[in-house]
Amino acid sequence: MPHFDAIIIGSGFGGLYALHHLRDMLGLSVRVFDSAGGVGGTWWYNRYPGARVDAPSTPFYAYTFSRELVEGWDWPETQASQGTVLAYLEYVADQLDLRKDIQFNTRITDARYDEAAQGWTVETHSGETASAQFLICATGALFVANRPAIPGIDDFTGKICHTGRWPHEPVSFEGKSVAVIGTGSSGMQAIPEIAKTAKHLTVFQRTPQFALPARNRPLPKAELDAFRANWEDHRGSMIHRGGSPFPTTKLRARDATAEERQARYEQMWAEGGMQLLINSYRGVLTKEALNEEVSEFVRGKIRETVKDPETARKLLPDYFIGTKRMILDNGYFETYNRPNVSLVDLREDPIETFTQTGIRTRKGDHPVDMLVLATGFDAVSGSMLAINPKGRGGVSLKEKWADRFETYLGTAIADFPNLFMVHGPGSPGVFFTMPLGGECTVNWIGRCISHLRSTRLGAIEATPEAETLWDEEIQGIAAGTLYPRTNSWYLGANIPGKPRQFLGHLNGSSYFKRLTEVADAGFEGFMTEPVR
Ligand code: NA7
Repeated sequence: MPHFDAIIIGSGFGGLYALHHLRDMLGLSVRVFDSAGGVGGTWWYNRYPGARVDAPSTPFYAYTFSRELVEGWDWPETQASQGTVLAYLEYVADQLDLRKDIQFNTRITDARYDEAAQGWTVETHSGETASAQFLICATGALFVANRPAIPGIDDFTGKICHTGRWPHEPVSFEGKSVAVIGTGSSGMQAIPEIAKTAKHLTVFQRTPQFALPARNRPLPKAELDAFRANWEDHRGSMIHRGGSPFPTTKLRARDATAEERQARYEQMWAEGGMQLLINSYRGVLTKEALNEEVSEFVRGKIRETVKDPETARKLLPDYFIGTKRMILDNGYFETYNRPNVSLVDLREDPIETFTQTGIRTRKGDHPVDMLVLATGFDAVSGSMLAINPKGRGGVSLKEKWADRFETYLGTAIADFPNLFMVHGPGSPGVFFTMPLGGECTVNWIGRCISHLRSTRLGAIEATPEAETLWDEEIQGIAAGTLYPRTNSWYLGANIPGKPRQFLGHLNGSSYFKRLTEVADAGFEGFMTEPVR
């Protein structure tokens, strides 16, 4: 059985950087396993039409650790497409010569901690095994596709595609009656593209969602070069400002009149991206009355855009804006003005069953040739539970996380020594710019490994007390906001039976400061063992 210093699961943003850092900066022997056929992680799988980074991204949704990589890649648009991000990650893999240490098309089906050996043994779907002292799970926050158990779905004879597992061969909607279930980021991105060629598109909506205009545009070279010239400053600002390089507003809504506030919302709307949410006034995600005013402003935009008042009514969201993932829109609401698009509100007209040739709702039959499931993911915890590692005493992660996703710092788990997660439950994950968050987390994991090696320690593991305090801290931060008042995948609410618990640290900047403090204090909250 081959043995390595570290095994990494996943070759998306987090895994690729972990391979580079541990192999090239720390000199460890490393093997990466990935079930995909190439690098890219979520960007390898999510290749549905219209897929883009769901934040005003470039040049910030990218690695920041290497000036050569920053200089060497020209981002063509402000909101990068899936194809561009995937090409970028392939470029990074080439530049850093990463592929030679990645075993693709290899799914890890089991991972067991060996207490005597102070290390992990993994098993692949084909029965191969490999061992390592450290197991780094860069398995992705949005990996395990949520396929709802809708009655009769297996009887449906048409093609079914999940946005999170999109086929690699071209998918044509030409002349077809297409159904889309789900109107989160993936659905909202795919729907305008599918509508362009489908004979008819029926959208089945459970929860109407807010979206802000993406205002995607070509990124002029001069603008990109200006960012590059100040790259280190931008990186520092991003770490200290919650993942964005730009300061957020200090304006208070109470200092403005109602007319002034509306004018400011219009200005932020015109600027696009997340501006309305983060830069109109302070506290949109914490103050109920302010949030309701901003929410109503956006509802007004939906009413203005969608010509049929009945369709517009069904599309009006009724939760606090921003408390489900904020979606950036590239023509979603306008799509409902097309004659070939119709909307079914599942709250008024629920699905009763699939038939062989369509979907039967309470009010009638909808003929369907092809079904697109844009129904999201078992987010954050799902990819770890799919591997279901067995820690000390053979206890499985499924047992450990049966009622609560307990972690320390979102990266370590009590009873699972020498295992580290990138973007695990309790980390900033999707609430921070993920490539940079991944870099900072991996750097910390590298520091931890170096600490063990230099002090001749064989194993490190979070204490249960540290986990309990961490959970309290995460939930406390979330409780100070409006997030917990909305059913969302941030709380596991999209998966039937999933424990309800806020899954992310909402203040990435203080989190990364905290990681440094924990390390500076000799890895506070951890227990260690000498090399056996
Ligand atoms: P999301 O954001 O979880 O959206 C999934 C959508 O599917 C959402 O509208 C759900 O409605 C809907 N859904 C889920 N299950 C069902 C069932 N059983 N019936 C009807 N509708 C259902 O996933 P995305 O892939 O769009 O985006 C995930 C993240 O990827 C995104 O936030 C970005 O960070 C990138 P619900 O709102 O739960 O009522």
